[in-house]
Amino acid sequence: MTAVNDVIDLSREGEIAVITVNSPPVNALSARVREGLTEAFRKAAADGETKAIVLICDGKTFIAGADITEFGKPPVGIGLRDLEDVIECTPKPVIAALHGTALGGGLEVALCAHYRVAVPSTKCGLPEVNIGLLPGAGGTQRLPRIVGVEMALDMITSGRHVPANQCAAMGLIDELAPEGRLREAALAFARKAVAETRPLRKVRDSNAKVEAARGHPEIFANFRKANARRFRGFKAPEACIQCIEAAVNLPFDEGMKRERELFVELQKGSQSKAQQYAFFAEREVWKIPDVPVDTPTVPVNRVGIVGAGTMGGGIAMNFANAGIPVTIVEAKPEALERGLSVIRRNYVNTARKGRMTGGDVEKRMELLKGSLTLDDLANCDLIIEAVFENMDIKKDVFRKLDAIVKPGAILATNTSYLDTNEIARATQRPEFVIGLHFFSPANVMRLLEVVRADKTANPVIATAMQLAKRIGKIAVLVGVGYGFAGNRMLAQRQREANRLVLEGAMPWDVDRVLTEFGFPMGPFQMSDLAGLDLGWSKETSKSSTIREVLCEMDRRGQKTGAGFYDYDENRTPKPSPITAKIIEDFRARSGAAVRQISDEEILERCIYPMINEGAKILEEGKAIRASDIDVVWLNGYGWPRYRGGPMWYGDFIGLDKVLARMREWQSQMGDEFKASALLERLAAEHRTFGDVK
Ligand code: T1G
Repeated sequence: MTAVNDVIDLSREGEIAVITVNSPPVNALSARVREGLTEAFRKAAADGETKAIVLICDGKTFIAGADITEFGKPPVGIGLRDLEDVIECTPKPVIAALHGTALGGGLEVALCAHYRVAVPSTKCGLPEVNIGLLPGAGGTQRLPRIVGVEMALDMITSGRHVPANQCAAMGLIDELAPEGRLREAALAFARKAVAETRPLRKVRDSNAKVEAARGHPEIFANFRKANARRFRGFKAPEACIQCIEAAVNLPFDEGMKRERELFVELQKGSQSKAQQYAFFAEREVWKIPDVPVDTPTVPVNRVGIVGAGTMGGGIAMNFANAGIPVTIVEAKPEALERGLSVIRRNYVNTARKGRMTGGDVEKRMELLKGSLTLDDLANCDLIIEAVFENMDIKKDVFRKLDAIVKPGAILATNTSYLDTNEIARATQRPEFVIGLHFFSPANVMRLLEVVRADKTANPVIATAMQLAKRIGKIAVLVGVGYGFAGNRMLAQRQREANRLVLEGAMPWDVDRVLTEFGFPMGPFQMSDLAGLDLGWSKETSKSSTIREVLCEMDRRGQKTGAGFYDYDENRTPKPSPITAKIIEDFRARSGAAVRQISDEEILERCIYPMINEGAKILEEGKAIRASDIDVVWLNGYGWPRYRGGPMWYGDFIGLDKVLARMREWQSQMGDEFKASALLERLAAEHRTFGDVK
């Protein structure tokens, strides 16, 4: 074995050369890897003793893509396409041996080999679209030539990882090797290729599948139509589709040129920068400076949930889905029964969509035990309280739990707003009390705000973060404060949305502006969906807000067929003349000066105060880093991924512009718009939130 460089080795087993990549953590195609591979292939091609070449990787995965950390920097060393040409033109059979996740540039390199062998646990994919790009090293031209145009459209615009057996069925992988014996199988395949003088099969020369799609533009038109909603606002999916159209309509080399043009266009745009930022932000979020990675954790093998309502039931499903037994406690039998049947119904619906089997439903339900007494939680390792959002009720539950559950058990509250320190003080074990703020529907939303109270011990924090990963959540550690991070910023947007309606905008204007910005829906449609009567009571309602008037008229949202909007039988929202009249009467009574409000002002008034609040959260130490706040908004509130997150967007717009608008509004409308000290400082120093470490 000779080291070609620090990340590439070249050895020979008989007449087969073996080129090994060893560049943790994911063997990304850094300049060193590209350089070493080029050298290794040149040496192996020139070695008369070598009859075939195996390309294999050490570590957990075959090459998982280009090195994203190199993006945006001046190119160094040999380009990826040049390396691919060296591989594809090697005058001896090249066999790529795949394991782990062969993704992006990694799969594109494998497509330049003449053959591909993989173990069954391998997954292959071209996920560039998820970071606002497209497969820029020939993936859009080679993949359709193997798997066909429709499958290539699906794989490249979804970025999904395809299991090896499906790849083999599509001809993307030539042979499945026994698990754990990849090297041996790849060597045997290479020897056979030599013995049988198998051709140097180049994917670029295989045109049947792309030619079959030529003259059928409807394939692309139908695909665009079927996915319009999913792609809305994103530039990369459309660019991917155009590349695949080029693969169908142009000769290979011209298709490669078209791919390059579209790749460069995306790379220059802000969307790919925002999405790459999001990619790294979601990996940074797990790093807690004062909770070292080797902090001991509490084993969690049994979970208790107090409350079987919407939240309690959804939370329970997360643990059952991860195979963790759950005891779910309610005070009344009918509430418990209702809670368990809602869970079962959710699973049955999922099974009906083919995403799980009937057997899976039963297995999950067997993990869920109902109970009417807190005593049944005595042996749980973690108990999550999900009762009514009332401090006295929560403190009473914690007091009781503290006396029942075993020493060392963790007590967590799912509160969305309340003071976790006050809840912790109701127990004798404040160091074992933490907040686990799930987002509704709790079994669907990826975000989990982990709320660190003053006395929460490090092992409890480490356990919560580890458990979040185990149940498929993305956890953000936040400090105690009304609404923590997400809801605290949402309150800013909600206040401004309501105020804009009194000043002259209609709810549907505000919703349109925010959905055009990229949110899945605007605040008023959201309110109608959630129900306008959340927290409303008939007894105390006195027509003091538009929302109260709507509720008093029984216009409580989608569920009553009318709220801010009128809804038809398909629940399609329509601007309501009734609501418009209520708003006009309100404006008249309040005497507010009504004016035409531009879309730009609507957007800035809704977003900039959120950015300012995020700055306050940062300077109060209630979030570790600005990108954590963005992870909250990307995963809990539908912030458009191609705009990075509120803090990234503030940097993108320019904090000096945000500050200027906040100051202008403060002088016109009062101190709710007072800029945070951090925003003022960064703007004055021409720095960004990204600079704050
Ligand atoms: N480049 C650089 N670093 C990467 C990386 C990459 N492509 N992928 C992962 N990392 C780092 C990551 O930041 C983390 O670092 C560590 O590896 C472990 O990652 C020309 C242009 C492979 C499925 O988009 O999907 O090829 O935090 O925590 O959960 O057409 O990483 O430890 O310091 O995610 O086991 C296309 C992106 C690139 C794949 C592994 N490829 N990666 O998941 O570990 S663009 C991708 C992933 C491209 C070509 C185009 C996942 C994974 P740290 P991790 P994991």
